[in-house]
Amino acid sequence: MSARPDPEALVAGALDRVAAADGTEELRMLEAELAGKRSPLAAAKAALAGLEAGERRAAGMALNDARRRLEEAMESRRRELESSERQARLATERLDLTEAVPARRRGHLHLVTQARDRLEDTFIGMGYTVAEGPEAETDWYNFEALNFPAGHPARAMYDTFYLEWGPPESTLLRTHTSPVQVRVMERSEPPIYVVVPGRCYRVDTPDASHLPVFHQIEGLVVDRGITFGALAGTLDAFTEAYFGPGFRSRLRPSYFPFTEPSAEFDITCVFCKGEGCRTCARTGWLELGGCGMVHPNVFRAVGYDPEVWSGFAFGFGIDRLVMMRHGIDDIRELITNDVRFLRQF
Ligand code: FA5
Repeated sequence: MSARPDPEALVAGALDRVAAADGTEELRMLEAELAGKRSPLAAAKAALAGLEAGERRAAGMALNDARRRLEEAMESRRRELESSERQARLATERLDLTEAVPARRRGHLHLVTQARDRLEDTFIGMGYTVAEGPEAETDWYNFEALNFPAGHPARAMYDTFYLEWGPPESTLLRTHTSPVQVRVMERSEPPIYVVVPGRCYRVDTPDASHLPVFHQIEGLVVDRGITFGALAGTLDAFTEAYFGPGFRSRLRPSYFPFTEPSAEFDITCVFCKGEGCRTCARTGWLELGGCGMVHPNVFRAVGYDPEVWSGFAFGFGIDRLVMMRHGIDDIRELITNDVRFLRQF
């Protein structure tokens, strides 16, 4: 008859060695030594066969318990070691690219992004929030819900890039930021005071004042008792807040299917401060964008009662605004990425 193995004695030293292992490779070798086929634990298990039946059961349970504790200790140490080895590897593989560039040439935000940020800040200061919407849009949001039914002649104002997605001409690259008006109204209840900056697309041949990809910022206000006077006052307040004291805005009648009445809005010419110069065709004013009172059909499309709610909207080109502010005479300068141009701003 064999002597009964002492599992406590077997694992006590083993647990210390596992805790002291200082690498996954060392731990792997320890695992084989302490719990593998030729380990003292395996020998003790084999020795159980020589015990008397009554004793064998108790000794077997004690041995299993010892093995379980050892395996748990090995597993937890393995996780610790793997984690610290991963950290060490990441630290050695880390590439700090910023160190390769001298601080004075680290670059800066593009002029259009700077303008977009400033515009957002100006409107946030006036109590507006900022929303965004998708650039790939459906015909419904870009046209239909904005009161341009299929075949409406005003669709010709927007030369549209259509996407090959779904039924013909059902999906497109948005031609303006106005579809986000509809999205905002669909997902929220009035009162709404929101601006929406974003990229727009039109099949426009690039020239000094047109790009096929450009930026607009849209404004939408919906509340009770909003008047055309509130629209005019808001645009005037914005013009002064953005361009500075002495800059004013004016409205001229225009047409958009989604606003009625509609207007173009002009601001004091930034070059001659209203005196009249070549850039403003001696009028003292520069055109910035379109605006108007939200059309009742747009309210109906989003389920708002036009008898209860009224509102105004406006939209203008950020790239054109940048040209005005910085006296840039060709909009294409903004996308040619000539560093001699970009570094000036
Ligand atoms: C619109 O896009 C209307 N959604 C604006 C609007 C919003 C009216 C809300 C009423 C209520 P329009 O097509 O005029 O309107 O474009 C507005 C501005 O976008 C223009 O004044 C111009 O600043 C800019 N823009 C238009 N096309 C281009 C282009 N190809 N390149 C650069 N800027 C452009």
